[in-house]
Amino acid sequence: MSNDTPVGFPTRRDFVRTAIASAGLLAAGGVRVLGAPRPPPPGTRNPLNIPPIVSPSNFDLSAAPATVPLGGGKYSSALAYNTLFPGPTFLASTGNTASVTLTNGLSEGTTVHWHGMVVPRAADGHPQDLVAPGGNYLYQFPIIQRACLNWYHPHPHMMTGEQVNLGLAGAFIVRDTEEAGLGLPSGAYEVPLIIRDANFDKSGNLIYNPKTTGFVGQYSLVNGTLDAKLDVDTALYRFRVLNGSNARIFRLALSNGAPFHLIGNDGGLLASSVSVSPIELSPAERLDLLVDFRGLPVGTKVRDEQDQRPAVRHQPHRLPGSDTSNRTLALHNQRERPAPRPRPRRLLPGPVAERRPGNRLPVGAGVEGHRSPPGF
Ligand SMILES: [Cu+2]
Repeated sequence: MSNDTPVGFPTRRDFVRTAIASAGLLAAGGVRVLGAPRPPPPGTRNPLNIPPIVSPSNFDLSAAPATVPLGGGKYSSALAYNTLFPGPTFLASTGNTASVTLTNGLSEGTTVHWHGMVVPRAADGHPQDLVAPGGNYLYQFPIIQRACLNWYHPHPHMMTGEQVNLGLAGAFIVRDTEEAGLGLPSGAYEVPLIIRDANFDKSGNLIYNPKTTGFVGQYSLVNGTLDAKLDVDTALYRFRVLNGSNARIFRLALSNGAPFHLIGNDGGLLASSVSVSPIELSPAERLDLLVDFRGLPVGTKVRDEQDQRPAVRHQPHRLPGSDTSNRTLALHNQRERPAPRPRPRRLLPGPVAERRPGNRLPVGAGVEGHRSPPGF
C-alpha cells in the first residue's frame, strides 16, 4: 500500500487511523472479519479503543480466553485480562501501593511481569513463580519510581511470546509530582497508543505463528483496534506509545513533515524535549510524544506514517519480503477547540524534567524490563 494513497474522510470527524494491510479474511459462519484487499473506503474507520483506567490498589485481574472486538463488528478469540484487549490501564502515583490478585483462567501456567516497574523479586512474575491454571497470586509492591509509561504482560518460561501475542498485555502509568508540575496534556488529550502487529487465521482469530526470528504480523492493531481512528481537536496532544510487538520495529513519522516532540521514554521524562522525525520504536519500548495540532487549520489531514521493520530483538535487521511502507496512523485535525491549558512553559522546546542531584535519568529499563533494586 502506498504512503500516498489518498485518504478522504469527508463525512467523518477526525482521527488517528490505522491502515491495515491487504488480505481479506472470512470468519466462520460467514461473518466478515477483516477488510477486502484494498484500502478501506471512507467511513469505515473504527473508533480507537481506549482501555479503561483502573487503580492497582486491591484489583482483581483475571487472565482467560475471551472474545474481543477489533472494531467494525469484527471479533477475535484472544487471551485477555478481564476480558479486555489490551487489558485495563493501571494508573497510580509514586508512593501508592499496588495489590493486584491474578486469577489464572488459562489452560496453562502464567505470571504477570511488570515491565519497567521497580518491584520486589516475588512480585516480578518470574517464570519460576508460575501460577497454575485455576490458581491465584497476589502481586504487591510499593510504587517507588518516577512517572513513566510501563506495561504488564505474562512471563512464563517458553510461553511468553504466545501469551502476549494472543492478547495478554496492558499499560501501567505512573505519575509523580515532577510530571504534575509540567502542565502536560491530560484527560482526552493524553492518549495511550499500544501498537503491535498481528496475524489472523481464516476464521479471523488471532494466531501466533512465529519464525525463528520471532513473530511478524501482517496487520497492525492500535489498542487492539483494526483500522482505528480518533477525533482530535486543535490542541496539544500527548501520545503514550508502546510497541507491544514480539519482533517488529515501528518507524513513525508525520506525513506533513512535522516532527514529534519527544519528552520521555522507557525511563520516564527526559531532561529536555527533543524534536525528532522519524522515530523508531523497538519491541517493549515506550515513547512519550507531544503532537501539536494548534497551528494547523481545521480539516488538515496529518497522517502518522509507519515503516514497519521486522527485526530480531538484539539484532535489528530487515527481513526479506517485509513491508516497509505500511501506513499505520493518520491524524486529521477537525475540531476547533482551545487547548485544554496554556502551552506548557517548559516544553517545545526547553527542559522537561528537572535535573537534580541523585536524579539520574535512566535511559531504558533494561531489555527485559527488570529493574529490581539490590536487596528489594
Ligand atoms: Cu516485558
